[in-house]
Amino acid sequence: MHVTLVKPTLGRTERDDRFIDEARMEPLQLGVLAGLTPSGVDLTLTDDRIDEIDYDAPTDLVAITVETFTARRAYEIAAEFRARGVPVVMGGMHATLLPDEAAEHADSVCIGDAETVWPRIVTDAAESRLAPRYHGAFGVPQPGVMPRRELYAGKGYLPVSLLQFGRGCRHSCEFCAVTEYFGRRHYARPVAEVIAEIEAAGRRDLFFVDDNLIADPEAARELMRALIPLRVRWVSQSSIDHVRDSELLQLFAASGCLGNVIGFESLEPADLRAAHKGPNLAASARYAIEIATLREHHLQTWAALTLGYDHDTVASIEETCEWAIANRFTFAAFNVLMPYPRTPLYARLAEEGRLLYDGRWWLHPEYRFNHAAFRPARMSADELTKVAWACRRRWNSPGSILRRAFDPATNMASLERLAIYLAYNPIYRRESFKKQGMRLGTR
Ligand code: B12
Ligand code: SF4
Repeated sequence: MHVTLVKPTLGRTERDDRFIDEARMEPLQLGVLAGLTPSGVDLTLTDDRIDEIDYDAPTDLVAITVETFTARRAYEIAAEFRARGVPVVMGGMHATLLPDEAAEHADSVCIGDAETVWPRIVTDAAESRLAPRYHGAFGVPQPGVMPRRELYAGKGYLPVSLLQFGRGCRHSCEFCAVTEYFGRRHYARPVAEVIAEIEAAGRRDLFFVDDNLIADPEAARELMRALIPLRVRWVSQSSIDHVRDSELLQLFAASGCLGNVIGFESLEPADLRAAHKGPNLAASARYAIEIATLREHHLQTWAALTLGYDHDTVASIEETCEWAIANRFTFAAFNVLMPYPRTPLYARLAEEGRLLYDGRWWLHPEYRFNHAAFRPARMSADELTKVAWACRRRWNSPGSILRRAFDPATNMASLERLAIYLAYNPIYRRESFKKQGMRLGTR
């Protein structure tokens, strides 16, 4: 029995037939699927962001992980394998949220987490009796299972190990797919398993890809206390309320945290209220106190900003960009607000008749990466696309990179931090420029 695990790329650029992602990170879900695979099964990990897919290589089952942005490419890949008689199973965020759509392109769809069903899927495929649907229980990540990281060798991933402490989040932001997937539940792994995984991975630089690392603050504290003796450097994603918990903040700094992705989203309280962005509602004006506190602890910040809420104008978005540069964040993402399927935002915009691209932008041949897919309230979709792109260009300009570097509290707090800042900012700059306006899928 041979199984091929596939991570699709986003699509194609003006220059290249297939987007090769220079800033690619290890595909943790495929490492986990490999770890869950019964022994005696041969595995190939094919990452379409770097590998040329060999559709003719003999294999008995192809397993594709699907996000909304990679759905179009995932369906193209599936069609090639199925045309050669190879069964395809799909899973992941998008396949779980829209199983009927995925089922049009696959022999089988896994809804939910793989942990409880993947061994059965492989056995059923080996016995040629793959069911059309499998329902995986949502729960604690990979109990007793290590991701098979040796499969990542030679693929040129960034030298950072991805791992998960917990999954899910207790908040319910209007635009977020995670709440739809996990239903406001949070599941954390036993700390001892996480520590054993870190020791086995043998790397000092870690990215906890939790949806919200502090969703359960007590569990997060326990994790961080256990990280202190390991002397690792790590980053994660945390909602802004962690900044108001001084014990938690001290543990972040003491356990080697360089910083967090923080969803600031917007500077306009009315938009935060409309988006049900709970953790941000108690924040100070323009997050001034929270940012000062993060700086006191020398934490670097990756600011996630979402552009196109109902109070946004071209001018307010430009001002948000200036605010981010003035705060000298380490990284920032200027994301256009996206109606992801099955989110409350999607339902609201559909009801208000504001969705573009027939409501299924992820499959629409005219849709382009980073373009607005709905009609904003106070500008046109085209204006939103253009101002978001202007923010990305401004943020990634050499002047902005230099200006942000000069911050003794964060990016210059140590040589090591400055080295990371200077190594990654140019990579993200190049990748942002390449991805802008890319076609989803390759045809
Ligand atoms: C880490 C991460 C990233 C990393 C990428 C890491 C990498 N390896 O390349 C970075 C920061 C680069 C990133 C970028 C983006 N991301 Co991202 N990311 C995540 C995050 C936080 C964790 C993903 C992960 O590794 N989870 C750990 C694994 C083990 O869990 P899993 O993927 O859920 O897989 C489990 C199950 O789903 C299932 N499963 C998954 N695949 C398959 C396949 C089969 C066959 C089977 C049987 C089961 C199965 O089994 C697994 C184990 O239980 C998720 C949030 C989330 N909860 O998914 C967002 C998330 C996937 N990202 C999201 C987005 C929007 C993006 C961006 C588009 C943002 C942007 N505007 O640029 C980009 C582009 C992504 C791309 N494809 O290029 C959205 C996607 C929404 C959607 N509807 O698809 C998510 C869900 C975040 C959110 N809050 O909504 N991301
Ligand atoms: S806090 Fe973050 S992970 Fe939680 S629901 Fe909101 S956007 Fe999603």
